[in-house]
Amino acid sequence: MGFVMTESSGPLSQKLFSTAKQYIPGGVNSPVRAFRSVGGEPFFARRAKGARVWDVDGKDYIDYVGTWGPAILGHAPISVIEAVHTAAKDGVSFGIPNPYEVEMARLVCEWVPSVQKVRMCNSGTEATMSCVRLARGFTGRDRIIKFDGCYHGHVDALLVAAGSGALTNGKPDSAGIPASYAGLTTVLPYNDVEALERTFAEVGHEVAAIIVESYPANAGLILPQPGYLQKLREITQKHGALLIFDEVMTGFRLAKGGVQELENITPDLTAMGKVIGGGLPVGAFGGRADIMDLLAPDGPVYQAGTLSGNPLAMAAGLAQLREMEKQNGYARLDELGKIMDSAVAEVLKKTGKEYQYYRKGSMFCLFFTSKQVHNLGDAKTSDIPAFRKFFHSCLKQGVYFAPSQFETGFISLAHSADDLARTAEVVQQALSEA
Ligand code: HOZ
Repeated sequence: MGFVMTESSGPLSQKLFSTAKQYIPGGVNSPVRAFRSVGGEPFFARRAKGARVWDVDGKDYIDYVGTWGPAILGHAPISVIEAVHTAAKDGVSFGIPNPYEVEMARLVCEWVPSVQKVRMCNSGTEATMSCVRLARGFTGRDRIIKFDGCYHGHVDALLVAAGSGALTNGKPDSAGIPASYAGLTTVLPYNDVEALERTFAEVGHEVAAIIVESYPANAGLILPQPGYLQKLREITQKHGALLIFDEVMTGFRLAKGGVQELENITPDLTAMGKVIGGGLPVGAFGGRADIMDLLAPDGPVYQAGTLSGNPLAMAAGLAQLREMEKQNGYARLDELGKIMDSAVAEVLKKTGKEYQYYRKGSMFCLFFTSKQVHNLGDAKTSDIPAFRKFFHSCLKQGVYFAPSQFETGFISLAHSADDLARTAEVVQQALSEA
């Protein structure tokens, strides 16, 4: 039996959400899922397979959120399922060194040459938090430079002018962070070389590190201007600061070696996550051995994690990364991306309106603005009410994009040319309504 969709969910989702809100803040375990930016109520997922997600009311969606990036093969790929099943039969957690961890560390160091040593953790937040602590421990300095709209997880030091959910919910600076703490974080506009040079001229001697999303994707997808990433590398080297690449989203997603491979940049530290866990909770951070060796138990910088290197998570991540290599996945994702490019160009031409569409590999974003987007200020010129209408029209038609203008879409190897063609039809209809 069909049901009358509210703005965004069916009766069982609504019932679940009503119950969830009694026990979980906002009814969600992570804010963007609450649909606050787009209105309506979230649907609840029953299952996901390939390029599709089914909600508890039986409706299916072509999914471009991909659990926010990890599902690069698509959902529930058989290679990952079988690897987890095999590992689980021998135990789900040891808290003891295990062979999976060694294999994962070896693979990461092989795929990402700047990573001479790596430590596993359980989220991107832990990875960036640990990079910041390491940078401060290694340099003996306190100041961190980040860029407005960049989101590096909910780390106290980095929840300043943050992107993703903080930006979506209009509170880029979280409550609960001491001013003395936030005061050690300098926020600069992304792609602004003058601001960078001026800041380093003033406080360069205080700067422990720059942390940057290699391609900012938590304010929508914002790409570096030519030479900008090289400038970050040069100015940090000149002033004895470290360069931390936050590749939690882009790592193992855009190339085996992430953005640093594509842009030929060698950061000092790299934060990783999402794809590396095959959908299970995994973060990782790594880089120069002389920096990483400061970590306990060898060095004075403490970092730990009960579930770090969990055998199931390692097995899932290894299976996913090996499958990507086996399928020549990065080349195939770029082919799918090119199909999307031409479909989008065709659709946007018909609207007669101006949008900004950006894509890199399997990551893409459509900004509802006529202004080219090079930084957060540009992104914030987007027409949010129009995006909101677009989002719900797509959802009703069975296509699920991120419930925020300030997020990025993901294509997986499970998306077919037919899925992309269907999506183009849906987008065309949705834009006509927006
Ligand atoms: N950091 C996630 C997207 N970039 C948000 C996930 C969520 O709130 O569910």
